[in-house]
Amino acid sequence: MRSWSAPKIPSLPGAGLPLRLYDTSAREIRETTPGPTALMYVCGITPYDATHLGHANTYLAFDLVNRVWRDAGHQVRFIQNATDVDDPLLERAEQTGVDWRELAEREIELFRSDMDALRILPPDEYVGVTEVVDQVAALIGRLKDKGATYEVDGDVYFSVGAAPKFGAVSGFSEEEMLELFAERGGDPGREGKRHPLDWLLWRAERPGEPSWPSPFGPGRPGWHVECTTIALNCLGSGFDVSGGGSDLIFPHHEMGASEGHVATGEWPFAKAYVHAGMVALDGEKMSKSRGNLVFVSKLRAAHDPVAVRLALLAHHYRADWEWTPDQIETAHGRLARWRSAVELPAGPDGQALLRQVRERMADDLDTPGALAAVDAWAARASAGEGDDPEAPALVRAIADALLGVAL
Ligand code: 5CA
Ligand code: ZN
Repeated sequence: MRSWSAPKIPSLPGAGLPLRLYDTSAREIRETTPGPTALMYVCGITPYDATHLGHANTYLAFDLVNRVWRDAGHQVRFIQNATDVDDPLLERAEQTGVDWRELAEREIELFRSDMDALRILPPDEYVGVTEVVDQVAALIGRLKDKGATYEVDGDVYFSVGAAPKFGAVSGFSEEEMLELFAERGGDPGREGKRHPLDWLLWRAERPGEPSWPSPFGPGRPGWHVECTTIALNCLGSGFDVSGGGSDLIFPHHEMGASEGHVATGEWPFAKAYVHAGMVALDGEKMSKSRGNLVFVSKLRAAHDPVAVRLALLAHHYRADWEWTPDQIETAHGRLARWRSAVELPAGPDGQALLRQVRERMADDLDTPGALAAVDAWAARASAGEGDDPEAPALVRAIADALLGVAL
């Protein structure tokens, strides 16, 4: 599918530091060790409603990963999917009397313009699941050849017993897994399954539902195997970062990792699993199914999108936090202070600020720390401190390249 347009990134003097990130599967902060080209897969939207601030927060986190890697001298190959056929999308289409393809297309287009407005770097390949159904079926065929699958009434399941590394990504107990599996699209209680945690790879055609031909009969892909297929085919196993929000730790990334492992015999599927925290509204996780949403499109119609981005950057990407309207006002204040400071003829040492921001960002994307460093520079510049005539232009470039904030 079409991606969206890439903002130009100014280059900064010298090179940035190696990026350290909290890896869910290692349960600690580790240095990322990409080759000349860093490889990243980020789970995309299920396009049945508009982009909300929770989505934006997640995509912003991986945009920062992208920027910090580039600043450290890497090229970045970044892949994202869109789950453009799945139960919730089909249900919403049915309820609203819209064709499911039209609904997906419309919401994906809105997502593109939201990402563009927030200056999120676009993926090199933006892949709709409906574009790669054959590839998904081929991967399921590989899993079948390994003896890892079985059928229940024509639906194809992955047998958890065939996955020796199952549990390694999340580290969750079986009890926790069962609870989350039931909450997040799984079917632990289905009769005929060999184990409650076995998961669907291929859903046989149901009346009125879209379907594609496959060696297992007409049907459509299960959720996890879509991302495994796209990541494997675009990046190969052992890519640097698999990303998404923390609601994807289990079952999605756990099950995807096992699919990749069993299909290829290689482990790890991704070198690091990185997860952004959940954004809440009125005490509950923002989610399309709950309907407690703040849409990016609404917010950016009323506010400079740069302020929206700054409001998100004020939180550490791993934190769970709650949106309140005062946060956009705080962001406007900060943006105004930064903008007036970079208009000055001189300010405090810009190179020192560059070192600080690079250091904060390389340390598990410490955006609150990076913002505090720019705040301090702007406050001193506005108080007439510092005589570095190159600092204002450099600070403008730092904010743009590393934080994606256009001053
Ligand atoms: N299509 C799948 C991934 S393959 C999916 O989870 N789609 S989604 O539309 O539900 O979510 C898209 C991304 O936003 C995922 O990475 C998800 O983890 C993240 N996300 C969803 N809700 C929130 C939230 N309230 N806060 C932060 N991130 C969220
Ligand atoms: Zn995914």
